[in-house]
Amino acid sequence: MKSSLKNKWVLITGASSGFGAAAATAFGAHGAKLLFGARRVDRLEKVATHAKKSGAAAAHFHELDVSQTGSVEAFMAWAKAKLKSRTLYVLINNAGGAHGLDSVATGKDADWETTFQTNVLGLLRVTRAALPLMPPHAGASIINIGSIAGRTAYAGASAYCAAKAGELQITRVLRHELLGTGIRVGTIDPGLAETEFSTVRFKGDRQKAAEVYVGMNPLTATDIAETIVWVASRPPHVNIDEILVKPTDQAEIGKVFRRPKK
Ligand code: NDP
Ligand code: 8X3
Repeated sequence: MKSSLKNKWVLITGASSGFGAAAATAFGAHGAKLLFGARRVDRLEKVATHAKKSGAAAAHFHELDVSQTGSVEAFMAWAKAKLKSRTLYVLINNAGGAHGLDSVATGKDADWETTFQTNVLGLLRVTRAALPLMPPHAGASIINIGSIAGRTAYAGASAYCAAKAGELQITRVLRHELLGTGIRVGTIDPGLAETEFSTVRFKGDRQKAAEVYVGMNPLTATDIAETIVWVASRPPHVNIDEILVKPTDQAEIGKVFRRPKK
């Protein structure tokens, strides 16, 4: 059966690793045409090769720093030139992450600022710049990547929990603002997923990052990419508002089943 995403234009932020890179492959397998960005352009080249192998009808990439308005505007001008007069069908606001695990008492301005610049302001900037490329169109989608952290609090994650709660509210606001346009808006909120997320959070400390997932089966980037594709490929009258996706081994933040070491 022909996929509803075949030859549709899909734009992904934060595509150099994790969910974003896996989403490029997953949409590629449906024959979509891809535009994607992140700061590590060398990684994007590999993602493009992989997406084309999986079946993408096109896979174009460009440097993007969602924390800089100028970078977002330059990226969208590039995307507009690639689209010519065609419309963007799916926007995936995925770029983001957590920085540090300090309490409020010991938190660093730089970590808080980066967390908000990417997860909140980046989402707003990218969406503002992308909307002119998404005229009213039945079946188009904006899919934001939130987190279980936007719904539940845990120590050391004040800025990240606040930022992802902000992402959830921006998603809800957009549903009001885009009502009647045919554009659907939803959030996918994962629990523990093993990507580069924890390595970034712990500033490159891979051992500390690996400990987060020790003895349990975390989600994979592909699990979330497949969820994004599923949301984008529902019939145009169906809006998947909010999905919380957790590993079976995670009942809640901080309540994780871990198998003892053999
Ligand atoms: P990764 O660290 O593997 O991927 C993060 C992506 O975001 C990278 O491609 C990175 O690219 C990009 N990014 C970060 N900052 C910027 C920036 N300023 N401008 C452009 N791109 C940026 O982690 P995940 O794939 O796990 O994370 C993706 C999203 O999922 C994030 O929003 C994260 O908060 C969320 N999430 C992750 C969970 C997890 O457990 N893994 C669970 C719930 C939500 P580059 O560095 O090259 O710019
Ligand atoms: C990432 C999931 O639990 O590490 O958003 O905050 S968690």
